[in-house]
Amino acid sequence: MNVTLTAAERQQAAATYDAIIIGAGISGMFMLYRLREMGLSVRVFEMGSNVGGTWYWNRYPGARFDSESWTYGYSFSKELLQEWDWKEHFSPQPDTLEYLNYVADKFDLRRDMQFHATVNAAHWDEAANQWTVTLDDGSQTRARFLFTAIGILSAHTLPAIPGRDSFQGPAYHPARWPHTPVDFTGKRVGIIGTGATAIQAIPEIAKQAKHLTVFQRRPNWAAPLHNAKISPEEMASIKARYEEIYAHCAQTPTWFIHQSDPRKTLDVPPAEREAFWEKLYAEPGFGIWIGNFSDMLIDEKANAAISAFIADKIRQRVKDPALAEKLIPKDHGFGTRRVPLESGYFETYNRDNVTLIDTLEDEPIVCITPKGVKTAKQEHEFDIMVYATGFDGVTGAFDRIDFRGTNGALLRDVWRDGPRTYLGMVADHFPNMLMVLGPHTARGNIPQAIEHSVGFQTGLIRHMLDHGYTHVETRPEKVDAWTEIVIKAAEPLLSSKVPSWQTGVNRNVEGRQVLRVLGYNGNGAHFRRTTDEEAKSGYQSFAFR
Ligand code: NA7
Repeated sequence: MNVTLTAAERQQAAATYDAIIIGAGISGMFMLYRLREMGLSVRVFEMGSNVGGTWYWNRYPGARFDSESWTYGYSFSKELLQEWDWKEHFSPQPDTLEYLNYVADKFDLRRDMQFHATVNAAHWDEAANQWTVTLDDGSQTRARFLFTAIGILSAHTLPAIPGRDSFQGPAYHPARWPHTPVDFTGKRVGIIGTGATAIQAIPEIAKQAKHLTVFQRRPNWAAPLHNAKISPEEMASIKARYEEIYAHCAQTPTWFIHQSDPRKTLDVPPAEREAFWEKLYAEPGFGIWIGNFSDMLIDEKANAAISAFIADKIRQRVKDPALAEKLIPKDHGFGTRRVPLESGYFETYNRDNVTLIDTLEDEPIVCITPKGVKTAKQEHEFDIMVYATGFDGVTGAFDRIDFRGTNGALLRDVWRDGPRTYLGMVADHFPNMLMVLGPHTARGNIPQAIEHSVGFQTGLIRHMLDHGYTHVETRPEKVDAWTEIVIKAAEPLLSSKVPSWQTGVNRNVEGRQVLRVLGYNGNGAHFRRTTDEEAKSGYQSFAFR
C-alpha cells in the first residue's frame, strides 16, 4: 500500500494531487522541492504573480534583510550556496527576490505552481481522506495532504481610521507596493506608522520627497544596521565557511549567528558594561538585541539599563532635544518588541523636510480626508499616503482562509482563545494538514526555521509512505502539553507583556486587542532536539492509520 494516489484514482479526478501547498514563499518553495524529490505530485497555490512571498510583496523603498544575508538564505543545497553571491551583508529586497527567482529557476519549481490563485477555503473530507481546496474563482482541487506555507507576516492591515478610503491621491501599504518604483520627487508625503517597515522606508522617502510627515502613535526602539557591500574576496571566504556558519546557527537559541553573553547586566561593572554596549551598537546586525547580556530580556532592571543606553544614543543623534524625547519609547523597554535595525533613521528627523506628529499626545488623528489627514489641530495635505500599519501577525493569514477539519471544525474557532498546536506544525481536528512556520513553532532565523520544519514534516510523510499510512493526526494530549510548554516559555519574557504583532495585538482588527502567545520562545537548539527525538521515536506523538 502506498500513500500516493494510484494512476486510476488520479484519472477519476484530474485535479487531485498527493499534496497541496498554500504559498510560494521561502516555505512553499522548499516544501515543494522536498515533496517532489519524494515522488509526490504537488500543486502550489500562490496569490501573487510569482514566487518570493514576503520578498515578492514588500517592495517599498528601503526594504531589506536585517539578518545577515549569508545566514538567511537556503542552506540545503551546497551547490546553491556556492553559486549564489550575496552583494550586501543585509540584502536589499530586489536582490533577495532575484535570489528566490534564481532558486525557482534552478530547481524548476514554477511548473507545479499556480499563480494569481487565492485560497479561500480548505475543507477536510473524512470519507475521501482528502482535503478540498477552493480558490477565489470557485475552482476546487483535492489532495491527501495539505501544507500551509502562508507566512507569519502576510496578512497586512490598513489603519482603521474613519475616511481612510476617501483620500484622493495614491495610498500604499508597504506589503502591497507597486511593482514599478513610486516617484516621491516633489511630493508631499504622509506616512502612518513607525514599525520596522516605516523605519526602513522613512529615510529613503525623505531623500526624495518635498516634505514627509510621519504620524507616530507609539515610538519603537531601533539600533543601527551597519550594512556594507560584500567584496568578491569576502564572499569567497563566506562560501568556504558555510558549513561552519550553519552548524553554528543550528546550535544558537534563535538560529542566528548571534547568541547572548552569559553574564548578567548588573553583575558587570558599569564601565565594562558601557564598553560592551558601545561595541554592540557599532557592530552590524542583531547583536545589540540577541547578543546582549543574558538577562536583558527577562530582568526589568537590566532592561531599564540597556534602554537608558539606547535612549542616550537617540538623544545624541537627533538635534532637537524635544523631538528626540518623542522618538524614545516610554511604554516598553528595549528589545521587548521586535527591534528594527535602521540606516540613518534618527538623523532623518534632523532634515528640514521631515516632520514628526505625535498622534498620542499632541495631535490625535481624527480622520483621513480626500486631501490628507485631519488631526485635532489641523488638516495636513498630501499628494501620497503610505500606511505602514503592519500585519495581523501569525494567525492572521490562517483566519483569512476557511479551514475546516473533522466534523466541520473551523480553525478560527478552535484557536479562538489562542492557537493550540503540537510543535507549531499540527492542530487537533485537522488531519493530514501540516503547517510550515505555524504558530507556536520555533522561529528566530526564519529560513533556518523553515528548513528545519520542512525537514521534520517531510520525514513524517516519508514515515507514512514507508508504512503505508494515509492518515495522520496529532494526539490531543500532545497538543495540550505543547501549548502548555509554549505558554510557560513565554512567561519570564518581558516581551510577553508588551502589545505588538508578536503578542497578537493589532488595534486595526476586531478581536485582536488581547495579548496571546504566538511563538515558541524557548531555545531553538532544544526545539531541534525535541523534533529530532520525535522523529527517532517513530513519530510516537502522532496517530496513524
Ligand atoms: P508593525 O511593527 O506592527 O508596525 C505598525 C506600525 O503602525 C506601528 O507603529 C503602529 O503603531 C502603527 N499603526 C498601526 N495602526 C495604526 C493606526 N490606526 N494609527 C496610527 N498608527 C498605527 O509593522 P511593520 O510592518 O512595521 O513591521 C512588521 C514586521 O515586519 C517587523 O517586525 C519585521 O519582523 C518585519 P502602534 O505601535 O500600534 O501604536
